Amino acid sequence: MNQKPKHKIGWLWENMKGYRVLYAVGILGTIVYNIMQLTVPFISSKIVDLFLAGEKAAENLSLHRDLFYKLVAAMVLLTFLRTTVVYLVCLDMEKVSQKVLYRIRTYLFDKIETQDMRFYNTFRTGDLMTRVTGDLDAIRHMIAWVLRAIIESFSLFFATAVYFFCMDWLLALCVLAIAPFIFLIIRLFRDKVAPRHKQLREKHAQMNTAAQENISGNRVVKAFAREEYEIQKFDECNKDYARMNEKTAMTWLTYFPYVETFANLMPLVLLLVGGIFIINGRITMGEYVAFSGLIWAVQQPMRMMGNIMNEFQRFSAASEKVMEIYYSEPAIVDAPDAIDRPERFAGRIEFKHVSFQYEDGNLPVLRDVSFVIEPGQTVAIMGETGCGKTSLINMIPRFYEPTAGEVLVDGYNVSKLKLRQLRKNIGLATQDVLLFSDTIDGNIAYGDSSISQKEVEKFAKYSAAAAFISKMPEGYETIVGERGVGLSGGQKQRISLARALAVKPAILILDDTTSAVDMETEKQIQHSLQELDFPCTKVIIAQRISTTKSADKILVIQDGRITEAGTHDELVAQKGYYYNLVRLQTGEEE
Ligand code: DUT
Ligand code: MG
Repeated sequence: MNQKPKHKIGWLWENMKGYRVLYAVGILGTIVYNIMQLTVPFISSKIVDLFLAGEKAAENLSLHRDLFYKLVAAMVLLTFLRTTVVYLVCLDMEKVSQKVLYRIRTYLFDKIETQDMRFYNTFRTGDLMTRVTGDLDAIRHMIAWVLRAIIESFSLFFATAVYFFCMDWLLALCVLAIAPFIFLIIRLFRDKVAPRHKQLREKHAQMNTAAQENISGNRVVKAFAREEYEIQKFDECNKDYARMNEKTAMTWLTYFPYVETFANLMPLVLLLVGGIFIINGRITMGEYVAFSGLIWAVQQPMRMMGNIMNEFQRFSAASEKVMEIYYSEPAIVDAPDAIDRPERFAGRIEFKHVSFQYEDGNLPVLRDVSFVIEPGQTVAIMGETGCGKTSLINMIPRFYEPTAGEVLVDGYNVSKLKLRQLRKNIGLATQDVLLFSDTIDGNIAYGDSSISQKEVEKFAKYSAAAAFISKMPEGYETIVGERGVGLSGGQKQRISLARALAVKPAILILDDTTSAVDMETEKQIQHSLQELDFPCTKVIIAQRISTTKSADKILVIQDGRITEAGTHDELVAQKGYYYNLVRLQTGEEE
């Protein structure tokens, strides 16, 4: 797919597709207006030589007064023209930078959206947020300002150098002999500041992560009255970042005096050598004026270089992070020979000798798990906490892939099905419920926004949510906040169940979805799940016997293996884990 370019600038150029001409025009404009800068001193040197300082100055002024006016007018006109070009160049580059920024951001968000679980386990939200905000801004700044400043500095410097050489090569050489020393200092500065920008960027991400985790975890913070502690912790991050910022800024200050000293030597050399040359008659007074009028044009780029280098390194550190996401590929994608199955799935699930282990885990979570669920069946999965129930069901929509063995849906290995088609057929209510900041209606219809209000209400009824929704101030139009603030745990679970049902899935997976719901409500839900008006295979993870009792099959997982499988009655007769659970929950155990 995307070939990784070797260099960041190459990558930037890659992303400028469509705007490259516009950008090149901007660069050309930059060169033009810098050369135009030199015309004013050129004309003024002519004015000095002809009308002010030359031997025939007075004579010229009376004879060629119109030329004098013309030269002055040309100076004014060129200044005006130059300002216009600068304005247009800024406009052009700003436009390109915004377009490219938009493009990269869209691409990056797409990338992040289509990543697999492993990606989300690896990158922290705050860090990702930094990449799509601060880091991208450094890239925009690179396009809009840094590159232009580089071109500006170089073109100004070289154009002036050429002009100097044309006037008098020896004087030019004397003045410009200082430049290599400055270049050397800038190089040393770069070596020092580059790692600092990397660290600075890291500190920025750390601070953002701290802020983000604190804001989303504010209820835990409050519950444990740890505000002081968290404020202090954030303050540390903030201090760290500020310190690093200061340190990075200070780096330039160490090198700045040397650059400044060398840069200031230039006019000194000019005064000394130029003075001697005038006395010798090697250069005219006008030429000297042109030299001294332009000396800033070689000094300025030197002075700018520190700033440019700083910004360039900021870009460098940021683009590294952005490119990491830009070129990351999810491991779980459609197989090239994926089977096209646009029709509704039957909903048969089979696990064949499935073993599973997390990449960062050191123990296998599941070992040699095999079972079959026929279309329309209800299967309950039980086992103590941490035994691997969630891990098991996560392999059905292919969130994770088994380390060994096969997971089949409708007889096809899930890795051979198109992810979209597979997942469209699965309705999943996850263990941690997350509702979007949207209306209840919007949340329920999340998976299929085409369903009617009536249907939304029907699914709310199925999940025993209709009653409490109708009591809410604006009913289905009530906005539930981020993470569904304002709803109880059980209420959120029921909306999440309605959301899973609303896609009328061929396979419904409920991960402990009724754990926070009272027994009576749960019974209602159980009942309606049996009465669904579409065919559906149900995989239900639950802890309560009341939930699992009526299942066609109950699977008990212990130590990563299925140790018991069968109906309620069969398992009770086996007198194993399930039997003990029954006794525990019905209070039969002494
Ligand atoms: N685990 C990981 N990485 C993860 C998720 C889980 O290493 O990203 C481990 C923790 C646990 C095992 O895998 O030891 C199984 O976790 P799972 O979430 O599948 O357990 P569960 O049966 O769903 O537990 P619970 O009933 O608490 O939901
Ligand atoms: Mg779980």
